[in-house]
Amino acid sequence: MKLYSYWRSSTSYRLRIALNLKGLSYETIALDLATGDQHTQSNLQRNPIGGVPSLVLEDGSVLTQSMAILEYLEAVCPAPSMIPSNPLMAANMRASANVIASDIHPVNNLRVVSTIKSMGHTQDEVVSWMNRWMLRGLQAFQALLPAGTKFSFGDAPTLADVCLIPQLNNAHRWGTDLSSLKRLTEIETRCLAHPAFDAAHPRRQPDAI
Ligand SMILES: N[C@@H](CCC(=O)N[C@@H](CS)C(=O)NCC(=O)O)C(=O)O
Repeated sequence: MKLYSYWRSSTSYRLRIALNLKGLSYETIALDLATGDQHTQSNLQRNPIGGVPSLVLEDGSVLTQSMAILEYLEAVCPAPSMIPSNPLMAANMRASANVIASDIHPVNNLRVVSTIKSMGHTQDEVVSWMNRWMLRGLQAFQALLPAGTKFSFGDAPTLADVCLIPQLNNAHRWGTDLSSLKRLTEIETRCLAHPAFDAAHPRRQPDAI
């Protein structure tokens, strides 16, 4: 499989973690979002919204949208599972993952932030915008967690952790105040020590600068 990716892209990071958790090998093809590789005709053909990640399967099928790809990976490679077997727990786990995927990421995405800047806002205002939505979303994520688990929803990583760790990486990058999010930073420490998360870290990617 080929993963079209950018080292700093949190949605690509989600897929790298999941592929590693499931022991699936893939080749990374780096697109540089900083110089506009996402807007080329070849990328738009693969990924019509103009972004990463895309996963190209061995038979040439192209998959886009990280959450859909995560569900695909779970369906074709069910072990180890990234979804709790209890349906109620699974629904809450997906709710938490979607706080990040639907409520935080879209309003902080590069194209949105660039548009805000082009409307005349300063870098400080843009960073404050991003931190506002990260803090609010991460607080909601924490409030949805069951008590006493090692990872977000149990003693093994789930899709919630797969979304959380890349988002926390962005939060560190932009200086979000994480003082009210102790549970999340504890889970983060555990995840970062896990080989699948470690190998997926942006710093370990071939295009990292
Ligand atoms: N909902 C999409 C979002 C993909 C996405 O927008 N990724 C970002 C990087 S994390 C991107 O490619 N942004 C390019 C841009 O905004 O120009 C997914 O989950 O795959």
